[in-house]
Amino acid sequence: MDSDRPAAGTATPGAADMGKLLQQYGCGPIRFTGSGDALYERHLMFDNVADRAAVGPRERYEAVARSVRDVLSQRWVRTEQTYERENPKRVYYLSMEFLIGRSLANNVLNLLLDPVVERAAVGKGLDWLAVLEQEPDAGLGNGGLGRLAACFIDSMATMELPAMGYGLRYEYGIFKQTIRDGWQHERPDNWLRRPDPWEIARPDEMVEVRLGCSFEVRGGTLGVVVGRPSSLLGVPYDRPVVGYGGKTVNTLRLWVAAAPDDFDFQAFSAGEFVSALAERLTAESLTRVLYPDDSTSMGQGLRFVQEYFLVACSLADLVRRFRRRNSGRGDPDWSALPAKAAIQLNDTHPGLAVPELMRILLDDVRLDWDQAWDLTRRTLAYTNHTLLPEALEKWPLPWLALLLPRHLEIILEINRRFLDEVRARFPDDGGRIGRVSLIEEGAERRIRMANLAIVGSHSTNGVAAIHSHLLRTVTVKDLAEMFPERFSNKTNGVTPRRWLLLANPPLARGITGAIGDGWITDLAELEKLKPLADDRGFRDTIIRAKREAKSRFADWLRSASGIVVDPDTIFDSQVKRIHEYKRQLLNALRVVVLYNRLRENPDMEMAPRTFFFSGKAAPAYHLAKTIIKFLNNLAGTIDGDPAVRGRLKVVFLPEYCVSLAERLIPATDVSNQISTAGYEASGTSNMKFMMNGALTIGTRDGATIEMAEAAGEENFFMFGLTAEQVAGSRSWYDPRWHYDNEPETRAALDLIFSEHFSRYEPGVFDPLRQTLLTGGDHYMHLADLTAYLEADRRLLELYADPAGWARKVVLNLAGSGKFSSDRTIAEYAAEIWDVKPCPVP
Ligand code: 26V
Repeated sequence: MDSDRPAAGTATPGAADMGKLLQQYGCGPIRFTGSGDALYERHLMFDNVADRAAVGPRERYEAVARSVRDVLSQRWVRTEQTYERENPKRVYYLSMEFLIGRSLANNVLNLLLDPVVERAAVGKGLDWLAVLEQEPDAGLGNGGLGRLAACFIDSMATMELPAMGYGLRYEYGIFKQTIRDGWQHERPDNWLRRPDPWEIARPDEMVEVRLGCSFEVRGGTLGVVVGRPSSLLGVPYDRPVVGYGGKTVNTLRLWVAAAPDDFDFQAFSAGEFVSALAERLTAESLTRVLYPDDSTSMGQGLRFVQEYFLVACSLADLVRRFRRRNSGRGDPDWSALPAKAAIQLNDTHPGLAVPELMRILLDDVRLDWDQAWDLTRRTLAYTNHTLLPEALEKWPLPWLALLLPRHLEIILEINRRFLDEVRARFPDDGGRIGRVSLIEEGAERRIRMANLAIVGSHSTNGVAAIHSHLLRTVTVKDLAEMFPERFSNKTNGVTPRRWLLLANPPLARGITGAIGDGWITDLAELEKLKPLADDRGFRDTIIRAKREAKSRFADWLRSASGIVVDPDTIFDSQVKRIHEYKRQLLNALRVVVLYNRLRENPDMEMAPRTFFFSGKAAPAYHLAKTIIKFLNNLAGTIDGDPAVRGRLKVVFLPEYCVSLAERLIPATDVSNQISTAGYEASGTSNMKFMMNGALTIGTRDGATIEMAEAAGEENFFMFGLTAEQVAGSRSWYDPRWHYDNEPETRAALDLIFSEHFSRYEPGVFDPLRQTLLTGGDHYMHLADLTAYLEADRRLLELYADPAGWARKVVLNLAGSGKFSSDRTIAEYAAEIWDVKPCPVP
């Protein structure tokens, strides 16, 4: 971290001494001597009960983190006290995923303590970067959806909104990816092996979750006991969410499943140790692991129970809070629920909140149906994150019958009433009933979770303009026609604290030097950079900052993995989950074409380039794993070919995660956002690249469309079919035509099929021929390849003009203000939640 980062407007910690700062956070007069040093020394010594000379780097990290936690604790308590006192309307963000990454540097930064902590670290001879490296990533998510949730809670705390995140405390996060012989292998991510200094267990706030069946071991296998209800316990673990400036510290509450203590002692003493413990083991397995598949909702019973567990724990907790705060002497006024709680569902994963809230209001509170339904709908809101049919959740009815019979009854009643309404409004439209029904009929009847979430809430939003449009006009057209007022768009954003201020100190300094530091909490201020696109001095500052970020990355890569990359080449990146629709293969084809050109024409002039790929494949997604294998073989073959040495390099970076993104994105010159138009709901790394001074080469998809609008289309490298063209040409599209008529396309495919990249593994890439050519190329790679190469040519042409390049970089930076998650959250707050800031005095 950089100690010369300009201080934020809200405080000037650069000048303050530690004691004063601690006082500011309410720590001064408490127990400790008032010095950060003392906190650290105390933790180092007493937490480990060890000779301070003998403790290792991990213990040092824990001691630093605990000291920082001490500093924020009183603010954290005071935040909750303020909410209790003021009783404002609160936001509850329910998500199966929070992809948080590391917390230490981020918390230090948001507390404005970084200059102080760094100085203290230097004073103690602590290697600050090494301390930061000790923290594992909290990888409690798969990708975009989980990282969005993490950016949102940062923004809500920064904007002083009374908000809480609810999720699950998975013991194992997203798997660790290793690459062997080019293939992905998965290892478990045991991120909680060591005590996590950021979490506080709150066993006193445990809740009970009831299920309609029990589990039992019979003859050595685990069986379900139908009709014998059982229950689980949910234990909350809280994590602080520090708003920028450190005034508000909100809570992320993650649930762990536990078994009730009343296990069958009779069976136990009769020697049936295993069966007596079976229920306990089942219960405690529930929150063991994050599901690593973000593209199919294929029947996973455990996932279904995980989703219900999140919903049941979180609603029990927030309803308990509502009761406590809103009851005078008698019962609370339940009609006030929507005025006190806004519950946002991050995709349909917590969609069982609809029948669960109904169940609470009907069975526990004993309201009548109409009142319960009105309150449920006005309290809940739903965000859709994908149009891929295979990712839309549909749970088999028999599962509900077994585990949640009362919820099934409620869903069927919701559906009965809803379909009556449909029949009344569209008496001559029989087909509509089948399309909008909450139940998909067929051999196995299933609950359509998206339909349930739309019918059972007051708001449905997509995550970028084009996505919201397609949602409304294609995916759930009939429902949107029935409830047009419920649908809206909320284009995604990312937090500029983590993704610019923290990840890219040289660039952040350059920006602050020019326009001050107001951008940190109001990213629209980057607009002020626009006129500076023509200021040579400023352009040079930005290009120097980019160069510094690139060499930092190259240094780190060499020391971490031994891979050598040249920061004077163009850094061109595509980092995201590996998926056919994201088209890593299209990028690979571009590289093969460039490689062919150089092989054929070694004297050709071409700026030297380094292509980075990074991303995980779902463990059961075989084609995605073959794509990873191909990228690795491509890298190996090109590395071994002296004809292109120093001119072309491909690197596949294993184990893509938040921390790796924080390193690579600042160092990138060219961002690839090349999904088949109409398939990427929004994308969020696209925004991170843009605010880090990369230029984008991309298709007209997701939020990339809005980014080009904001920067000016002339400053973007857009190419390829539009979503309409994709939809319109599906029926007659033939990849073979491109193979037969485009020499470079043909040569690239022929080189792949000639086993040039698989000399010792003949046939490994046969599945690629199938997906790209003989199988019809569903994602239309070949249709866009020529346009991609043409856009790439324009990009290289610009690169040859350093001033012109720098000018566009500045204009992109200046246009990236819209993509702060603060803007997104401001829109949710005003248009969906109706919540206001509740400042902590
Ligand atoms: C689906 C499933 C199915 C069951 C197993 C676990 C699981 C986990 C996640 C998902 C949904 C994936 C949807 C998703 O991640 N969408 C992404 O959301 C981003 C934030 O809005 C957006 O930027 C990406 O374009 C979109 O693909």
